[in-house]
Amino acid sequence: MTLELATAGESHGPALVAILSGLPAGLTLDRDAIDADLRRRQQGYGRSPRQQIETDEVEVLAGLRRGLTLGTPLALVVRNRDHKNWTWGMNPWPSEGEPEGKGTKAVTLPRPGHADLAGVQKYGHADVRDVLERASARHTAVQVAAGAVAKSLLATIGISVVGEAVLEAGADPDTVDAARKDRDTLGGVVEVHATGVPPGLGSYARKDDRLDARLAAALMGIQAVKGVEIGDGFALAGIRGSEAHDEIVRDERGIHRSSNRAGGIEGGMSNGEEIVVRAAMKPLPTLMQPLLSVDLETGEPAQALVERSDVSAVEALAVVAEGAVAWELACLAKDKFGGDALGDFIAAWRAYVERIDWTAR
Ligand code: EPS
Repeated sequence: MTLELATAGESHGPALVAILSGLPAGLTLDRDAIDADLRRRQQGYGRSPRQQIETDEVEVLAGLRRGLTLGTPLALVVRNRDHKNWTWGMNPWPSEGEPEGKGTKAVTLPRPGHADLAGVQKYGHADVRDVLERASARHTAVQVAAGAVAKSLLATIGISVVGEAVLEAGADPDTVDAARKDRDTLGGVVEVHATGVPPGLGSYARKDDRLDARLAAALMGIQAVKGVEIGDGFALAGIRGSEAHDEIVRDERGIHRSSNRAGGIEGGMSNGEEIVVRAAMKPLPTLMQPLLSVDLETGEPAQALVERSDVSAVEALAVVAEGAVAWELACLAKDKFGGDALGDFIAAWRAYVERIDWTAR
């Protein structure tokens, strides 16, 4: 069974939910490890005061018994503690009583750089909030929870995935403080490394199966990501083939590469080297010094919506990107090794790496 992930949830609604199907039975999940990733995602310099309201924790509603997966759909919930301030404005049912709390007035000032304008046009909404609530990067909390589950599955076959911010613009406290003072925002670049990935995850056979295409889609699917690079990526376009490709050598460790400019992926498949991917995040679009917009109610020029937001979220992106890469690798590992019981999955992986005589470095 293929791994599948479905999510739902609005930023200030009651909760974010995820349903993960296709996990093998018998996988141990560690609540503390999932919650640790949720906490990592909330940290980083430049986050919104919202993070002082939230203390993200995973709840499991189905698919787990005494810490072991049942092989049935796993239902995860991350509650929005801030919802208590939005119970009238974000009530799933018609609100009763006098309007109170946040989100009671329609937002009509779309923000440049956000989903706001195209979203109201596409869905016919009159209130930009009907768009921005789901478009919000708050949603990434439950994706990180799913990524933590994927990392648990990958760990059983020796794969680990780690993300970090590499372009410090949005992670350096002084730069963030300067941007905050100017009522501005920042982006940045994150890098994700996956080690222990055997050759042959993904396939050249169909574009939907290509590991590089899957990773690019997964990373581009994260809010504010505008660029994805695998290995040396764009820099490869400017050098000769003789300098660009990673030579194949054989020594006591078996067949491997003398360099890793390909970032561990060739022909849409892992090649046994470390997987290295980068994602570039644009500066966040909610500005305290707003850009020009149009009031959708009056049609008149106006300044865009100003509301509480992050100055930078690049360190959060590193955790979200890590989870997204882990999820895609787990899907392709599950496709390759199968297994309704975890032991079958591991046995198939072991037989495969023995057949190709591959050991992780
Ligand atoms: C976000 C706007 C802010 C961020 C939010 C993403 O939300 P709020 O208006 O509630 O402060 O804090 O990120 C999170 C809540 C989170 O947990 O990451 C946006 O518009 O994308």
